[in-house]
Amino acid sequence: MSYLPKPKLHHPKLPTNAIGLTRRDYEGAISTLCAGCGHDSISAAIIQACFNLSLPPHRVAKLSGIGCSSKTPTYFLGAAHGFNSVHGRMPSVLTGAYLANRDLIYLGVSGDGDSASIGFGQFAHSIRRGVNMTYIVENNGVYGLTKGQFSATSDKGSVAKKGNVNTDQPIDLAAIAVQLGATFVARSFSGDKEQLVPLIEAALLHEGSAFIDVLSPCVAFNNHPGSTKSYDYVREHNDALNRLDVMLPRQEITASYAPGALTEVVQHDGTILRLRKLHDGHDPTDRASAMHYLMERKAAGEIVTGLIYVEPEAKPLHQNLGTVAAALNSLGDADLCPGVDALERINASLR
Ligand SMILES: Cc1ncc(C[n+]2csc(CCOP(=O)(O)OP(=O)(O)O)c2C)c(N)n1
Ligand code: SF4
Ligand SMILES: [Mg+2]
Repeated sequence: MSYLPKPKLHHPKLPTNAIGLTRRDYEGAISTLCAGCGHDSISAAIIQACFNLSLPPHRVAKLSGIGCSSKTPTYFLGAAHGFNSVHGRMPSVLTGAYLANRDLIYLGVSGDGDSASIGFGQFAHSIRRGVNMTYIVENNGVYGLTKGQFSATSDKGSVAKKGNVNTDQPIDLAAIAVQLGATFVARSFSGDKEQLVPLIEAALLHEGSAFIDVLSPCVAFNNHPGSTKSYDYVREHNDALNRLDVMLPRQEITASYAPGALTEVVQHDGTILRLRKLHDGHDPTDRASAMHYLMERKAAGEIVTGLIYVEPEAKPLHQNLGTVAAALNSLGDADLCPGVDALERINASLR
């Protein structure tokens, strides 16, 4: 059985959000992943972020590839649109759906095997095109579903459960996303809900390609001494850049944070990202220094988490293509066909 439905009953006094929904309304089926899998914590963070933002679940489209990570959309937002695609192909399916219907909120969920190996090209092109999406990689450094082979994000020298050592250089998907021109790049840890939930909220509000690399230990194949994606390793080497609060435009913006410890970034849609800076000097709007900082901390054996880069005035793909404001799938023949005269003019200009 691939999923179990959850009972619909819930306590009548559960808190509701701005559209009258409870947190339970954002849940999906009961997870069949291993108990303690980091991916389940990410699902819980997605549920919390969507509840906090009062997103109507039916306005969300969740898409994934193949892997334990790609199974997780079944476990959140049961009332959203869902498409479980082929291994590594989530980005192109998501791009197609976004081009046809720009009115949905796109959430792509993938794994390190799904995005850093077979789907590496698809990952790269969806990011560089500025597809308006939140792209989450649940990164455990192994192919969990196929029993723990090293993935392309496994660190050189890390040791598998059976003792073999990885000799290949790892791919840092966050660094690649910065280099590819992603307009929002963050990294977090499945075990740090306080950091992860606001990052997902900010990514969902961002208009453009928002990428989040979430380290997510696999308790079955990658949570032992020698692994660099285990709970203990990540906790010990985590270098948190900043803490994030998302202020929706409808809420009053207060100045209750210590001056000097704060960077405010106004996003395209008017939302404000308030960054509590833990490291003086990291400017999340400077792509080159974000790249440099990632490399520098990596050399020191640290994993940078937090909001690494954001371009507040990002232009998503539809804006770059100059498409009409209406969703393409809502247009009829009269809108789509330019007519015989227009066609003749186009043909004449090409002769
Ligand atoms: C075309 C194709 N090749 C290979 C596979 C086998 N396969 C299934 S899942 C997977 C890797 C999954 O790893 P990852 O994306 O990291 O997900 P995880 O299970 O670790 O969450 C592979 C190689 C497949 N399903 N389809
Ligand atoms: S095999 Fe690993 S990634 Fe898959 S469900 Fe189990 S703990 Fe999670
Ligand atoms: Mg994996």
